[in-house]
Amino acid sequence: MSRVELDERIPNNVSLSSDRRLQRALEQWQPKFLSWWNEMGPEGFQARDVYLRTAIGTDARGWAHFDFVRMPDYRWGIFLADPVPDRRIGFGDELGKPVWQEVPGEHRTVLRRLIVTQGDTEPASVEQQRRLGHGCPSLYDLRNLFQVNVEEGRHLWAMVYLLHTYFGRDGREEAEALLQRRSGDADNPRILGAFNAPIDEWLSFFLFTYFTDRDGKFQLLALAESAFDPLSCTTRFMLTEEAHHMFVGETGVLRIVQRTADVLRERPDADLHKLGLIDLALLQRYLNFWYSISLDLFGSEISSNAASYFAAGIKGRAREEHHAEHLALASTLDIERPCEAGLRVESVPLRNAMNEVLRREYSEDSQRGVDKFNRVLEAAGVDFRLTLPSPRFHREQGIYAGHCFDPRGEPISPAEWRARRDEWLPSASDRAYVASLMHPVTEPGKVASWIAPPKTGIKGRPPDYEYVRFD
Ligand code: BYC
Repeated sequence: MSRVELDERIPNNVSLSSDRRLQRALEQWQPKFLSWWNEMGPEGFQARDVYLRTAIGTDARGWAHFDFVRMPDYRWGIFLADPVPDRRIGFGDELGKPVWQEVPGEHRTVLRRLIVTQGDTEPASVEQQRRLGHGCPSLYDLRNLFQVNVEEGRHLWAMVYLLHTYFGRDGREEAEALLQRRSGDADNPRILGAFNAPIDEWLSFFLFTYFTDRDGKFQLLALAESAFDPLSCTTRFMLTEEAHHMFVGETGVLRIVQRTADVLRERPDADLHKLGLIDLALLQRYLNFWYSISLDLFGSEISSNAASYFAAGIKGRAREEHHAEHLALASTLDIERPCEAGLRVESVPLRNAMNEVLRREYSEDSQRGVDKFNRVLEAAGVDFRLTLPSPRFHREQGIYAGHCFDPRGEPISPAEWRARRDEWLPSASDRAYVASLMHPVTEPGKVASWIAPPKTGIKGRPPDYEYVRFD
């Protein structure tokens, strides 16, 4: 097992102190990261003590430490899962050959681009969420928000480590640029669409951590298969932390559904807005939005980029070992393509359909949580059911972009789309209503009116624990 250096300026398990040049380069990036954090991290809470989990190693039995810490003092470190001895490339044209410990020259540009794209999402999400603390539904939720934020910061460190270590001068330049782009900025935005959408209320935060962090899970699973072994080791450990982020999303949405269902059980005709609650049709519109823009994050359904990543061994499928064969040269995937008559099925060579393979697994995984939400509604005797819209609905990337479909995936005219958009996606009045609910609740154990309390606390602490100290 790798040695953990916790007392270094940059905690790590990559023997940073044995490579002085790299250590110095990263130590020069560190104050720039901290000034980005102070400028763009959670607004108004940097001086508070927060009960946070900090990674201190990668041992499955005890990789994290929990304690109160001010966020700027968080010990962001570099932790890679231990390499698998004699690991071999698991897919593509190089199947069975030893994995790479250095970046092959011919794949340098593509690998750097993927690492930069992954890295860019991490600070982007912190920027998107920076004002949320001001409207937190409870101290428990506030702490979870900050936990997610500091860990996205650590994931940025993970990608910056790879850029500095393996990509020389251009890697260092890319690491600087990761701190310069800004979510939603007209001139210098973040790279991927969903990471420029505002998240200024908690309904969007929970749906983002449910749907968009789940894209993170699947992209990390695909990168964990990479022949570039340091990328595989890095992403494998990131997945450990990512699980909590999706837990925050799933339980957040579940608690909103629970609260609304509890009221509807007693009073099916209640005026939910008068009671300051989130009605299910509105929740469905927000779900439609975050699911569809998260589907865009998988890239086009038919992609020559994806085919070449797979051929080269750079990016595989999630859990490649679950697939029967790893060349993917002989099979095809049926994909419905827009055409004059509506839709036609095209059999796409599997390598070109790798983004769609990953997206379909993602959709199945997303459905599991939606089923849980619906079980709560069913138990309360509420007729409404939440659904995932068709993957054709409201797409801005890939083969459905530029075409209009309703949430069931039926082709419609642009005029019908414009007329009915507000039935399907959050309207200006939805946004104003949700914003009106965001009053901060900061008394330990108290929870906002629109969400049920959490069932359990964090790391054995009770739900009414003072997770963020205000004194
Ligand atoms: N927005 O063949 P195509 C996470 C671009 S989330 C804007 O369709 P490809 C997290 C694409 O870059 C996970 N542009 O797609 C979650 C390309 O541009 P160029 C993040 C987009 O290349 C929550 C062009 O369209 N990780 O970790 O097969 C909180 C045509 O490309 C978008 C990764 O994404 C979009 N949505 O795949 C915090 C993994 N989609 O080259 C963190 C690394 C596509 O023509 N990235 N484009 O200029 C990748 O694997 C790939 O870049 C993508 C795209 C899957 C994103």
